Amino acid sequence: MKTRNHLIAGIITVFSLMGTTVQAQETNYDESKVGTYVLPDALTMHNGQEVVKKEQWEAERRPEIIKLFQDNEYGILPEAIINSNYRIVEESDNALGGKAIRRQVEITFSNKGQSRKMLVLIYLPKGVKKCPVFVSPNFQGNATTTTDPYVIESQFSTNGRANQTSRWSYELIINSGYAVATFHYFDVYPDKDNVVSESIYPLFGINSNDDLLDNTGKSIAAWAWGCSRVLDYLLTLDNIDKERAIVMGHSRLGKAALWCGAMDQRFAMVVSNDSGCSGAALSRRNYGETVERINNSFPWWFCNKYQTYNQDVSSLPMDQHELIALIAPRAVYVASALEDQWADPHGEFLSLQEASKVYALYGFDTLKGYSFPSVNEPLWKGNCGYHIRTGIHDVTDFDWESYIGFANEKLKLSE
Ligand code: GTR
Repeated sequence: MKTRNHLIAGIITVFSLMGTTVQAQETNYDESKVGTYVLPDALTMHNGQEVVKKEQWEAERRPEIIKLFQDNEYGILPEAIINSNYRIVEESDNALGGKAIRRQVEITFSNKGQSRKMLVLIYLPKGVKKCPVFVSPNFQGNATTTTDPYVIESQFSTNGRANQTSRWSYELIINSGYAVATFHYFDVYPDKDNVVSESIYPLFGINSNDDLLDNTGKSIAAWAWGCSRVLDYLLTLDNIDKERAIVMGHSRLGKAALWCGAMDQRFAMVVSNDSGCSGAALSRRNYGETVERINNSFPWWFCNKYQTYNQDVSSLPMDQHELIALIAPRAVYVASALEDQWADPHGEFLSLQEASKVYALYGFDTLKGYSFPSVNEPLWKGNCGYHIRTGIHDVTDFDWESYIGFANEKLKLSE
């Protein structure tokens, strides 16, 4: 018996040691162990030609890069004509202490005999004829973003009311003359595995994981799609400034905001708040979350093809700086948090810096030659903004103040 017990103890020790080793290998937080890597050049065409003019970037190189992200990472939505029906379910011109108009709109998407509903909460500053607007999905349901008792709970929210208000600086946004529109991301794709049938995909003829091709999108593509559908609605309103729409997202929704803004050029500005791996951060840096970790933890976020790069990120035909480059020449803001090393703040900055050279085609200053900025000191050059603030993985007033300040400067407010 003694021998057997020893054997079992030995086996347990070996497994725990293995666990520790695997864990340590998977998450590196040591800058000296990031490794060497060569980034694909955003300005070199597949045929080797160098892009020196914005016309060639727009007509040839940009479509090449979009296809790389569609085929290898975020996936595509099949061609389909989806009908969107808008119904105002609640409205008041006396919201947020009388400073805002509140409007709640139910959008019903339909196609192929299926329909899905999204509830959008919109606040518009009173007395502004044309408001710039932030479109930003929320994690826990519309009613969790505010103490406003008239906000209707989102259909899939199980989180009660007002428990994420610190992430939504509505007063600040409204006082700055901006409108804001949010929706619960579960309305388009519940954030879990094996729920294709509950998402918007059946509207496109995709009903389960079995229908997914290598390059069919999953939840990130769906959340990005949702932001664009909210913009469709906002653009029907007279008091929205059509030239000044901003898509903003935090974390996994920051990845979706980047993808949305990269594709949907109606957005004049894109904000990535702590988007990290497969968002703003370079994939080739071995620091914090890796492509393998993200694919293993969240297999429903990216297209199936993305998993084939788990063991060898250097074989990815693109990297995340090229995602940011797709936003050029429009304004882009990448933000990190000091205690969010999992998202690799340095890798987010380097990615934006590398992307900024595409902005030079349009005559903008780049981030070339600038070193990683000090904490809480935003660095804005040309149409690219970056900051790393103190604190954890979160959205704070400091973040919103910076986005608004940057938008005021870069989108040249007319009112
Ligand atoms: C983490 C994930 C990150 C980030 C984050 C979030 O678990 O590893 O990539 O997306 O979730 O969305 O809060």
